[in-house]
Parts: sequence; C-alpha cells; structure tokens
Amino acid sequence: MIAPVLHGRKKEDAVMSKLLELVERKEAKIAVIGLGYVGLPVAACLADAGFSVTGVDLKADRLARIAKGECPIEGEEPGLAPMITKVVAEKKLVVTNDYKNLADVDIVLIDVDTPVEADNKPAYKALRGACEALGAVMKEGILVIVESTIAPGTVDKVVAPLLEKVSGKKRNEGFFLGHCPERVMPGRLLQNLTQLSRVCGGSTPETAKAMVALYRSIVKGDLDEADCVTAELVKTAENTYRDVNIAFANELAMICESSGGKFLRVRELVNKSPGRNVLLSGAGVGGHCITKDPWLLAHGAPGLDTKVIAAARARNDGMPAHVLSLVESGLAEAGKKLAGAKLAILGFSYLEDSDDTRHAPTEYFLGHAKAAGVECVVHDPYVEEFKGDLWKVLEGADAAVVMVAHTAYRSLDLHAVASKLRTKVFVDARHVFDVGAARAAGLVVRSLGNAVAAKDGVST
Ligand code: SAJ
Repeated sequence: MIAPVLHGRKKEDAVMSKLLELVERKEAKIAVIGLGYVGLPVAACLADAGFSVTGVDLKADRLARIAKGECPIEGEEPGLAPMITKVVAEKKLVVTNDYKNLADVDIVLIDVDTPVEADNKPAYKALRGACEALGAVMKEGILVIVESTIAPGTVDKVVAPLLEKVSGKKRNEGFFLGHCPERVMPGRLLQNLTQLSRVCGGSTPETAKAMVALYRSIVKGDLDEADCVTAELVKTAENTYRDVNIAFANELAMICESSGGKFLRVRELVNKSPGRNVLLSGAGVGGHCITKDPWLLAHGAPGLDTKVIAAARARNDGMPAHVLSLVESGLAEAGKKLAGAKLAILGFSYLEDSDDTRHAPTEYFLGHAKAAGVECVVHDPYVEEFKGDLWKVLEGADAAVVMVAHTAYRSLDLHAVASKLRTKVFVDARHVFDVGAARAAGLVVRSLGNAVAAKDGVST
C-alpha cells in the first residue's frame, strides 16, 4: 500500500504529530545554537531530561570547556555545573561548531544575542548567521524555536524568509517555527528556567502544542500557547513595562528633591493604594535586557512615534548625570567646586551583588565626570578591576558616591567613611543609607529623592 502523498494541512498535521510522538518519547534530536547564559542551561536541562542534545557555538574555548564537562559561565549558578558534568559524561550533551552535525536534528533552539545598534534598531547579525548556517543543513519537517528576545514581527519577517531562502523549503510545510522567549536571570539561571512560566508562540496552533510538550519536560511553570507575534510582544513588553516604571520612579524622585518630599516615604504610602507598585529610583538602568528590549518593542511599530518608551529610556539614561548634579550640589555646600574634585565611586556593576557590568550606569557617570574635569576612583567588590581596598579608594576623596547597592556597603561605618574623606560629602544614589545617620556622622549628604536639608537644619 503506497502511503498517500499528503499536502498542506494534512501534511503539517502528520509532521507535527510525528514530532509530538518523538518529544513525548524523548527521542527527538535537539540542537541549541548559542551556548551562553541562556542556551547552555536549556541545553543541559533538555539533556538531563533525557533528550540527545547538540550544542553549537562559535567560541572554541567555550566549547572546549563544556566538552570537558565544565561550566564556562561566570558567577554563582546553583546546580548548573554539576548538571553539565553529568550530561556531558553521559554523552547526552555534545558540542560542536560544525552545523553539518545538525543535519538530522528534529528541533533547534536559537539562543544568540540580539542587541540593538547605536540607532536603537535591532542588530540581528548573530540571528541571521545562525539561520543561514542552519538553513543550509536542516532536514524536512524541522521545528526551529527562537528563544532570544526579538522585536515583534521578527519570526515572520526575518527568520522565516531567511530559512526559506537558504533551505528552499516553505514555512509550515518544510519547516515550522516557534518563539519561546527566555526569562532567565544571571545568578538564578536554572531556577528561572525551570520555575517561571513561558509563552510558546508557534507558527501554527499544532506547532505551539508541540512546543508545550517539549518545554513541559523541563519547565514547571505555566506554558501558554500563542502565535509568534504574541510571544514577541509579551517578552519585549514585560521588560519595557519595567523600564517605564523605573523611569516613573526616577522622575518622582527628582520631583521629591525639588518639592521637599522623601521618595521612599512617598513610595511607601503610594504603594498602600491598591494596584500601585512604584519601583525604586536609582543611579540609572543597566544590564542588557531592560536597556534594549524597549527599543525592540518599539521596532514592532516602525511608523509609530513611541513617545512613552523613548521618554522612559531618556529619563533612565539621564540618571547618572543627575547623580553628578547631586555631587556638585553637595560639594558646593562644602565650599568645593566640581571641577578638580576627586570622587570615590562605590559600585560599578549594573546590579547589586552581581559582577555583570553591561551598560552599567557607573560607566556613564564616569564619562560625565571626566567631561566635567572630575577625577574618579572606583571600588566594586564583584568586579575584578575594582576589587581593591575600599578605604584606600575613600582616602582623600572629596565625596563618596554610592552607585550600586551592594550588600557589602550596607554595613559601612559612616563615621569611618567621614574620617577618610578630604571633603566630607556623601551621595547615596541607591537608598542605602539613612540621611539622618549620614548627617550625624558629619557628612554633607545628598540622597536621591530627598530634598536638601533646609538651612534651619530641619532634616528631611
Ligand atoms: N533598577 C532600578 N530600579 C528598580 C529596579 C531595577 O533602578 O526598581 C535598575 C537596576 O539597578 C539595574 C536595572 O534597573 O541597573 C535592571 O535591573 P533588573 O532588576 O530589571 O534586572 P535585569 O536587568 O537582570 O532584568 C531581568 C529581566 N529578566 C529577563 O529579561 C529574563 C527582567 O525581565 C526582570 O523583570 C528582572 O530581571 C527582575 O525581575 O529581576
């Protein structure tokens, strides 16, 4: 009996049900392209769940370390290193830089970086490169899932056409597409990957179902079926939502400074109102997610003037300069000019208790300070370059500026800090210290979101 030649919908259903069967039996061959802080954990988890996984990366040193069962990701990642050692030893995870090894895989996850260019447009060089290399070797009926954060419309307008062009296959016939955005966070990669809910955006409803079956093998959180553009919108919107809310907190803090308010107290009372959740003002927004995803979301509507997104990005990017103005104000009260001053900068990483320095607000602060003729000495207990002795950094400085709320700073003896400073100015841009306590230590204080004490000594 010759099997009937299937076309269109019937063919798609047959391909997807076969794939579903392979996934449920853990027999689907999987590849993960990009073995960074997103790709490597998911490759290890899928291998640990019983799948045969081929990891692909361009970095030879990273491949070499993984092939030895080591974890090349810096920082503490609970559970990840032993999992990699185990799955590599079991040969459930193998690594390569040769796409020819993907010729027989059934599912490919793409986890490459998707930054934005200087003009805030998506930079898809890595994504295009992965698609071109994969398209040349991928077999009939493959499911390609992009996990990297991408602008709305990218699967439809960038990934699909490129795979069609290079492979000669047609979407939803010769191959199927999905977008399942990651929600991992450095420091808790495995925890987030296995616990958090995820959107399974499929190029067809059956594809979304197959994706749910795949991710169910490693994810305990909700797995919500959707189409690709919904998944693209959800991920970029959730980070844009955070950026806009941080921008509001920053603007509110600046209004408090001018109007005599205390930001933390105002925030505490506002947040008692149902449905309010004012975030924390700070020295700026760093990292590689929140700083770029708003621009990816905006790219989803090229003709629209995305005022709110752009204004929030501008407000947050303006915070390092605002902190420098607080320094200038404190120095002025102490009778010192900004130009020629020497500052001790506490914190360089973009996030407290992290060594990640991508788009760190302090980096932008240092640029503004240099332009103003100010000398800065930086300390950071997590960043190799700045791990020195904090007391040496403070020695002889005209101001201490808290840019990152590292736990190590919270127990600082402010009297001891004051004794080291040449000019006793203290600027807290992360709500770490009580203003009154800092003043009692003999410091001239500027604290983000707090009005300067009135001359009559009424502390704020
Ligand atoms: N920040 C503030 N005020 C706040 C919160 C953050 O100024 O109230 C600053 C931080 O200092 C940092 C930047 O914003 O410089 C980003 O902080 P973040 O806590 O958002 O941490 P990220 O960049 O690691 O964001 C990640 C994102 N996760 C993923 O993209 C998978 C984001 O979606 C999460 O909401 C966030 O972690 C989180 O919730 O911790």
